[in-house]
Amino acid sequence: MMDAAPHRTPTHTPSPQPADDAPSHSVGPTIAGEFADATPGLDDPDALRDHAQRQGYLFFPGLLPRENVLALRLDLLNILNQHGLLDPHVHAHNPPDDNGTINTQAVHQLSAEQVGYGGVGVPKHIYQQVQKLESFHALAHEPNMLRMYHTLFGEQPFVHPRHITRLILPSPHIAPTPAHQDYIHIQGTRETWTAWLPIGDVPDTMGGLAIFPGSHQRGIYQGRRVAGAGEWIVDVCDKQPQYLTTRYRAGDVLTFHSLTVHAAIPATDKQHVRLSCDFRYQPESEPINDRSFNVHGNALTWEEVYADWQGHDHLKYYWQKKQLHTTDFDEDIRWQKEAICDHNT
Ligand SMILES: O=C(O)CCC(=O)C(=O)O
Repeated sequence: MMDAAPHRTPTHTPSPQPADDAPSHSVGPTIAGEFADATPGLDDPDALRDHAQRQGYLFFPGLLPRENVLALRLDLLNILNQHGLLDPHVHAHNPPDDNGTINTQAVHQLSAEQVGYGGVGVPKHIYQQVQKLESFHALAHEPNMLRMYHTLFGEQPFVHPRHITRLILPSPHIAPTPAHQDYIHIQGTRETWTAWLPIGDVPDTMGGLAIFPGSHQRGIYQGRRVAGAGEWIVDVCDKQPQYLTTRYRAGDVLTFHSLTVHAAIPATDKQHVRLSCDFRYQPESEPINDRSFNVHGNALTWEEVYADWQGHDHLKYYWQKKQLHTTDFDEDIRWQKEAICDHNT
């Protein structure tokens, strides 16, 4: 039932032509259709888990209160504006409706190293300000999100503290997110799920995330290091893998298994910043890698993150009060190919 229920007009994303010197993955994934709407599964846990197990992803349009997502968006835009990266006229006239129009000259002055920092799209000093936002950390604990993962896992979900925001500026130095699996970076249990949230509306032109459904079932694919968020590209064996995506709106939640292959659609819009968050969740009884307790990219200490918070005391160091089974990080996991492609067949 869920497989056959597209929720919006099918997306036919044109594949942009790569520049001569662009990395090969800048062509982007081939889009075959729209995500199924998983919302009915919230009242039918067996159907929800069945879809999750077969497809490796779930998509919930409007799961989160749009106003909470837009409040974070405004905090992020204010930071970018402080650093002169937004068009000052658009931002000053009506900040809440700011569509993220960039100051092209300022963005183009950022070096490859600055926009390449941690795959987040902005230099470290800007990302440190982002990591300090209370609205950002609180969004990962939204009740609708926790209820959804409780239904999916059939037990108490654990929210990884290491949250990511990406502020993908249309800089010529930013490569689109290549096709990769999150597991090599997260480790711990394979039953960790990423939540990808557009922080604002993300039409096709702004380069949303696309999923290769069912790709989590073959284990760890062979891959190699490349530029872009995830910093890794996998060979999924299929000649032309068929991806799904949608025209995202603020409040939507896409979630996917740690082995599900995903990639960003290359953005054709060169005027606006694309804002998104990556949060991770797992069943609380499963093992967790201890790096997941760090601030993302070790950009700050937790004390620095919490320094200006006005509330949310229950979200500070919450993982330290739990009995969790931790594992060490294994640098070699990325080389443990379980899906070996035979391209001669
Ligand atoms: O937002 C993106 O483009 C990348 C997100 C991603 O790949 C991830 O969450 O693992």
